[in-house]
Amino acid sequence: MSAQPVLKIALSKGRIFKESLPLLAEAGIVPAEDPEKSRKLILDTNQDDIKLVIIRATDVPVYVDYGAADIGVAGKDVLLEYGGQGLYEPLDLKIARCKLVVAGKKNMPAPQGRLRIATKFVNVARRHYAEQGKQVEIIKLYGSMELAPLVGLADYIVDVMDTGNTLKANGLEWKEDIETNISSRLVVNKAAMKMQHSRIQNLIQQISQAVK
Ligand code: PRT
Ligand code: MG
Repeated sequence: MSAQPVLKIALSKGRIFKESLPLLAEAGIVPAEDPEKSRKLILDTNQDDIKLVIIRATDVPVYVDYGAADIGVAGKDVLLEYGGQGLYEPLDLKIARCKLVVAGKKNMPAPQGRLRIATKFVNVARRHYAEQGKQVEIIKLYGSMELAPLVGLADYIVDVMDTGNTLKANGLEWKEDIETNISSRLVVNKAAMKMQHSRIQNLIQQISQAVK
């Protein structure tokens, strides 16, 4: 019997990896190493023909879109920002839940003139304010968005929020929801879905049982 091709699953370290572990286990997939301890970017699993590719959360849709990974787990926030046509999104994993929100300084007066918005979600932010018919200037950041309003870089930030503790600790507050149902989604490369249909469908089926 010839071996089937290796199936590559893209995951980011941190909360997505941790919360995906029990779901993968339910599908019989157990990583051979802990990515927090290993320097390896491709991890073996207990199955010879399944490997985990460990990358930044924002890079997951890119790898899956281009077929460098067959499957991935990515936050809906990241998927909304990425757009992209090359991926299926067959399953809500209901992990790493949060909201995409607008936040700003507590008790701030309404800013005058064109709003400045700091965010790593530039496409999401542009779309949100376009729908409101507001002219905004968007400032792309790569992290620590909460700092921007405090030092006068921006009037507001667009970011994901869970407990709101980080906003509070920085004298910021929730202002507006953009998307309240953010959770991690299973994404699948379209060509891989065709070429390895029954194998991937099986995996989706097992993981969806675990989600329930
Ligand atoms: O950290 P890195 O820059 O590599 O990437 P990342 O921040 O995108 O990855 P990671 O692992 O932090 O988040 C992965 C995914 O988890 C995100 O894409 C979201 O879909 C989801 N998620 C769920 C969250 C949160 N909850 C969350 N709270 N992502 C980020 N946060 C941040 C939040 O912005 C705040 O700064 O965590 C901080 C704590 O949040 P509070 O509101 O509980 O204080
Ligand atoms: Mg992070």
